[in-house]
Amino acid sequence: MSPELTRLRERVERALADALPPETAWPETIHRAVRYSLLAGGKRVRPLLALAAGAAAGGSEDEVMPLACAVELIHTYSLVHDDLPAMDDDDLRRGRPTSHKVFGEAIAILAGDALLTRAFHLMADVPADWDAARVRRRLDATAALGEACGTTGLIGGQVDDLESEGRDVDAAGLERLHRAKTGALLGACVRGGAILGGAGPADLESLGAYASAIGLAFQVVDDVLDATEQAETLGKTAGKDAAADKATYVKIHGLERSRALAARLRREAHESLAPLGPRGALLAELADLIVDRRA
Ligand code: GRG
Repeated sequence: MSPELTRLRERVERALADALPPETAWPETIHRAVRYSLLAGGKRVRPLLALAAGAAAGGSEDEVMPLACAVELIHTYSLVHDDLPAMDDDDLRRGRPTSHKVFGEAIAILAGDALLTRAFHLMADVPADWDAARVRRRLDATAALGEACGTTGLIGGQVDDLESEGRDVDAAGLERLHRAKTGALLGACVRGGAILGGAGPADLESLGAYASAIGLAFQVVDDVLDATEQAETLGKTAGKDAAADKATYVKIHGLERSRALAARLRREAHESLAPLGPRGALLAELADLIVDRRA
């Protein structure tokens, strides 16, 4: 990781630690639970995408940081809920026992709810002296985020995933599922960061194409890693997709074609950034990290 991305990642860690009440705040259990899952050390890909998109558009880090925190809170909520017995029923996440294993199912449900709620609280918390254009940009980024988490994005993709268990899913159906479940939130990081950075229509179009490519690449690589890596590397249960006979890129296309698809999507992501010139360097690096990652 370049020094600049490392610096941003450290900033994100500090901002996330401040984004939730302390463990000592009443009622302590819920604050321990939300902090346990949020501060467990994920890769922070989504906040970094938001900050890199904001920088590409010429915006300041401070302007984008509430979104950077909000997307990580929402992502963490989705993991906590996805791990519940009623969903994927998993014991291990980010290298630790899952939230419901530590705090019980009721608190894990509430922890997910709390993370989602706090994300939109952060986005709505705007100082009284902001001018209308600045407030408008925050509202636009918030709306993009709300759409991405909703019934045609993250939640829709999760419903499609649940309903596709035990059913034959073709390549187009799999792509639609993953563009909603994984791609929509990644897209909102890029789009929201760009909006907050003040991007114009041409930059938004380039960044939209970039987000579409990395959104799918992220999931293709996730499917490859689930089939090829061990739990110690992944920090979560490995081989779950095959055990549950889930529709994945590896199942439908095989390992080699899945890897080739990820490589093609990486090229598409890089090509989309060409009009931005050096302003797209951090986003290009993130595309490489997404495709080359081992966990
Ligand atoms: C419960 C509403 C609801 C949605 C769940 C995101 C999701 C939908 C489920 C999580 C399971 C999963 C495999 C999702 C695909 C997206 C994905 C690969 C998530 C893991 O993201 P990383 O690799 O994790 O960025 P870290 O821990 O690094 O943040």
